[in-house]
Amino acid sequence: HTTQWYEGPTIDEHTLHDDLTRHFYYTLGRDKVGESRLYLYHALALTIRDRLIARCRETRLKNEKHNRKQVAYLSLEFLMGRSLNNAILNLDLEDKVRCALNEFCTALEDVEQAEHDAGLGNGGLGRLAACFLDSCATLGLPVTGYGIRYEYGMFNQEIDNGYQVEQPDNWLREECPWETKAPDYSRRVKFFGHVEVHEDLKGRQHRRWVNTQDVLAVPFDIPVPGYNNDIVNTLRLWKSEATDEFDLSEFNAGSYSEAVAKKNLAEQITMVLYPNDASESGKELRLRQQYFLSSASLQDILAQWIESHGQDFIGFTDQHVFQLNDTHPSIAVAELMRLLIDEHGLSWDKAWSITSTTMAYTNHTLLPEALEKWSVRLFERLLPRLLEIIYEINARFLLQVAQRWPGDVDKTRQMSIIEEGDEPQIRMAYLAIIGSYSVNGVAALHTKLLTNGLFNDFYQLSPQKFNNKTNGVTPRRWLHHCNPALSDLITRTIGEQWVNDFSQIQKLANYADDEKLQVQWQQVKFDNKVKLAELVQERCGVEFDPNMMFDVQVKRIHEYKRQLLNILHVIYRYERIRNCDTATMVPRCILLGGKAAPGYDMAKQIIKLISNVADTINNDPLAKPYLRVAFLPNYNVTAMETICPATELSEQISTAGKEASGTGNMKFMMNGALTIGTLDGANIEIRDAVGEENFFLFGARSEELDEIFRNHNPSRIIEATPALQEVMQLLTSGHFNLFEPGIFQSIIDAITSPTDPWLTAHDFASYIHAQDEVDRCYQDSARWAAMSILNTAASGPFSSDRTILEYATNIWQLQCNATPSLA
Ligand code: DL6
Repeated sequence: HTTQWYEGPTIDEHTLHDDLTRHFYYTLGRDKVGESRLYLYHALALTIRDRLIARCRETRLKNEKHNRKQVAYLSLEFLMGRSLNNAILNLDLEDKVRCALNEFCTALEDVEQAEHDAGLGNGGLGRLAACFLDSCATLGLPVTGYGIRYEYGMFNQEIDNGYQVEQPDNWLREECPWETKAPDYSRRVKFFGHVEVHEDLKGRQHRRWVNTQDVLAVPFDIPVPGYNNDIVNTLRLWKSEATDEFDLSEFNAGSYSEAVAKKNLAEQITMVLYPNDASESGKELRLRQQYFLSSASLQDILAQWIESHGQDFIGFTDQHVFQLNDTHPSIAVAELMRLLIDEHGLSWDKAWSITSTTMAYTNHTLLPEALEKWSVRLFERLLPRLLEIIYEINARFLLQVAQRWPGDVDKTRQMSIIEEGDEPQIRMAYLAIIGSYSVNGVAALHTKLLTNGLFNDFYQLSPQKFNNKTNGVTPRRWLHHCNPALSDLITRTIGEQWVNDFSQIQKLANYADDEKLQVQWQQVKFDNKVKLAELVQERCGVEFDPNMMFDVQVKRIHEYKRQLLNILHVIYRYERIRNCDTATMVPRCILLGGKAAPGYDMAKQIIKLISNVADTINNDPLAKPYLRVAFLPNYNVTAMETICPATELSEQISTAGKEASGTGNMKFMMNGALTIGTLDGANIEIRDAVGEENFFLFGARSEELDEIFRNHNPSRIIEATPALQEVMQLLTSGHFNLFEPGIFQSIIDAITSPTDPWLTAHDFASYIHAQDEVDRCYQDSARWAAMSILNTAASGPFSSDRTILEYATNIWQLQCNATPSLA
């Protein structure tokens, strides 16, 4: 352990330069400098990876030495984005890397462009997992991410004649230089087969899952560096491969091709990320992915335990936690039971005591379509042993329910893991709640709605399980890295402590009225707007003027997020321009972006409407001085790094009670955007933190919804609201679809439907009113600058470091040092 190679290469500009050169010429076999930025990127990534691997090993050894409790963060999604810039920032390598690149006559910025986003996630849930990994490493917490190494990540979105077209994201085509394959830690995962009962010599019955078709889970490790602390954690991603014996019988029978075809079946499991952020109804392959991840990860951890403790599981609970990122990996509850009972010989009671004290579940949504259910029939075929275990968990749980509510048959039916019906279903959220010692929501309102509503029965039974952990985002990527000019300005104003302790950012509030700072602050914003304008020009061909206000809504396209309401406001402005009502109007550039799930027709229609409205307005010379509109194709993590530093108005306009938390809202706030939003998700906490006078509030509140729906009549609202009436008339007249008549009828019907769950018409007037207030504030540029500074200053609580410290102390019971370090 004392050899130089073990400690890893040193970090000085000479060794960096030597390694970069060596990797370029020898590892990659290139010989022409300037040949391609891609090779230089790979060489640089490998150079940095060498340093990360050494630190990763050191981190693991220290954790082992100190016998530290470990957390496994199980998630079907990790939306990592790019890694190079993040590693350079966290290892403080920028100057040295720039020097090392001199010989290659290439700027670091150009090399960075060659990296493909690791888009292994859909949106908020996957990006949250990535922010959490960054914070865990930064806080020195022994947390390993476990996920799937999808061959194809989130699809690339193209816009063709205003319509979304999906293209495969073959992100591994040029290989990922950050990963290292660890085949010696491969695990076998079982599928299909059936269960047999065996009696042992003492007459005890044992169940065996036999005749299974096994798949190999091969790990690929990606290093996760902490900020400036020499700690490197691991993200372990599993790839499915065929087992070696898969083809023996058929091969021997001469069926070579059939045998190879089976190999494809095994490899299909990790082929593609499912691109729905809210529902994925009943797809067998998806369930296979979930079980594959859960089983492989649990086996991995049990194997590590057995290596040092043998088959004695006493003390396991004090050393391990499994955090389930939504219900997607919740089959882990039953799988841990199976592994402990069937593979390691524990009794049911011992296995349950371990499972129910090591599993913790985070819920990320209240939307009914996102609450996962799997048909019992599918389980019976694919995972027969797991079904037995779920039945047993359920039977024992329902006894508890019967004790608590004697004779209440409805309660038993309501709380059963098995939903009765023609096609009985397994309610995965119930399995997760019953099997976990902690259940958390992701913002205060969300947790309140979970405990008062969706999960109220479970809350009544075990209130101590339920807790809130308001989301956060990493200030390293979402301020320090993506907005270096603002970051420097903040350091010049309040000193550099805020970088290590983000709560210090509040000191900025003392300078909100400082004219000099305001001017500098606005200059930084202006420069960032210039950069975003270049991106919009390049991707959309739309000219954004940095002298106008930048108003942005980027996120997945979903009816509840109400991009439609945004575009109705755009049409309203356009109407005012056509009516020469521009005296009080602040000129705006309005940007929207986001992907629609490929099978979600209404969301795709909304993209088409945005594109058409944008085209009409951008081609109308009358509108040019006041309004420009663009839909940015292929919104992803990297695009957000240019978007959020340039945004002045952040649109967080979901129907109240529908957005569990939101995290884009936090990134914008950190970068000094003001929010226009509803009382939904973390918006509520954002508004509380920054003060109501620095937040533009509108719309129905979640507690008013029942009353509103009792006599909801959008047509009457439209009639009574002249501005909305004009907007609807323009929309219905076909003004935005002259050559494609009728294409927006389903949208018009949705807005006017008495059952519109999203309250678009209902909230329109209040939204417009708040938007007018935005204009009024923006006209006073000193006031706006002060409000912007106050938003950044109040963003301290929305650092994922704060969130993770709460998980670590309240759920994981990890020891945390005030100053993160492993020493
Ligand atoms: O918790 C992360 C993120 C929240 O910020 C969003 O509000 C929420 O919509 C999102 N949830 C999902 C739903 N997926 N499922 N199930 O992505 O989680």
